[in-house]
Amino acid sequence: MFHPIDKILSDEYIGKEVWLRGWIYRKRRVGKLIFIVLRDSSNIIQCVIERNKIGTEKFKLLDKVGVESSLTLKGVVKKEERAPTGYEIDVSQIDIIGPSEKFPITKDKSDEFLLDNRHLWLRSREMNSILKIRHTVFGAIHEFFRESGYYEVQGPIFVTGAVEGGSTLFEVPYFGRKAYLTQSAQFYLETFIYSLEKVYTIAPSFRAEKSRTRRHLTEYWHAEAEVAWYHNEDMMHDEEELIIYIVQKVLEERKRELEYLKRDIEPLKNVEKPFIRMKYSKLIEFANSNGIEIKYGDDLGADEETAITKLFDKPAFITHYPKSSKPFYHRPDPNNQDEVLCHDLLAPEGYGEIIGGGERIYKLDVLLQRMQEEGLNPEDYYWYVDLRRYGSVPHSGFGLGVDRIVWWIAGLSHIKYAIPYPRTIRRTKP
Ligand code: NSS
Repeated sequence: MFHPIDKILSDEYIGKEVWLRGWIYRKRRVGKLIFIVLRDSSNIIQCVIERNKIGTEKFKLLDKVGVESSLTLKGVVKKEERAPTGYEIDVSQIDIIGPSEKFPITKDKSDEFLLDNRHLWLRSREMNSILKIRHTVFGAIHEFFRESGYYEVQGPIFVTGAVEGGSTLFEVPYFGRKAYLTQSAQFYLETFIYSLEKVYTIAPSFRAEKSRTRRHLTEYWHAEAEVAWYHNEDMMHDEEELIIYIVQKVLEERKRELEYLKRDIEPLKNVEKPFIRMKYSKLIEFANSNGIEIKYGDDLGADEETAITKLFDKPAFITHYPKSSKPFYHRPDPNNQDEVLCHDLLAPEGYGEIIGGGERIYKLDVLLQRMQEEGLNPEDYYWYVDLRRYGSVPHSGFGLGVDRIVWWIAGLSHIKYAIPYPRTIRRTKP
């Protein structure tokens, strides 16, 4: 019986009577008329309420209630060039379902205020657009993996060891023992490949990131994959297809939302094969020759990442990092033992790293040696080490920061706008 607003914004509906339901987005009274802009999940439409048509009693009530009140109404669709979405409803019946107190969010509220009131700010057209893009991104990831023969699996969230180094582990009390919140499902995904060969998961990861940047959350959504028999190049091939698939899906399904966010879509249209491929050593030269100071062996800091990727017009795979700059599990390059067969994928336009991945050490002795070099106790990782004892195979995998890809595709200034309830050093509410 009720129509989504978006559906009736069409000449087909002119002169037709429709029922709508939603929330008051804007309201203004002009004498015996009240103009309401009504919003629902799909769009907004102007509605005109005449005192004579709905009765004095209701008119007074409507005049009093605040924006964000919920209501249902019936009326006839008219074309109206001056209305925000080109059509208007001439209302004949209206019922207030949930009146709203004075809504705390008004124009020109500070960023901090909007973050404290995210539970209400989610209703804004800006967040509505971001959430829809996010929905499309998550859907596209699932579709891509499932259509490419990957099985979806789930790892645990409470774990007992680090994947990406101890410094960003969140420790939690666990019945008198210590546990941590997972940084990455990678090691568990590696166990699944001996059963399913190609696997993926989308789950939260946690990092006690002390750095305050535009790209770090303490809790983020991580899409990870692991594939038996894949080498570094094979993995990059699938990632390239995945990223193109996601970007295309958003361009197809979310044109209007990108437009609302004023995202320039030209750079997104350029996300095509082949992506840039550059060894880490070349990247250092490239950065230095462009006046960006960074030494061989250094990790890219947030500022360097921004500066370098502003110079790219496409996503760029950076491969062959120095062994010393990456966690122990990366497979050293047989042609140069000081480098590992890994890759990061950097998004252009200053966004930076969205994927980290690579080939894993699959030989037992090599793994044990690397763990010893890094001062790790193999007993803490006994099950991970075990995988190298029973029919080990070359394999590769990667992790994609889903909030980061939403941040980039939607063209947002900070990652905290890409996730409904951001968790950062300073924020754990609402
Ligand atoms: O640390 S990563 O680079 N790599 C891993 O965790 C691997 N164990 C993944 C794997 O091979 N299965 O993180 C992967 C991605 C990274 O490129 C970012 O896009 C994202 O995860 N990431 C983050 N997003 C938001 N906030 C924070 N703090 C964050 N850290 C990583």
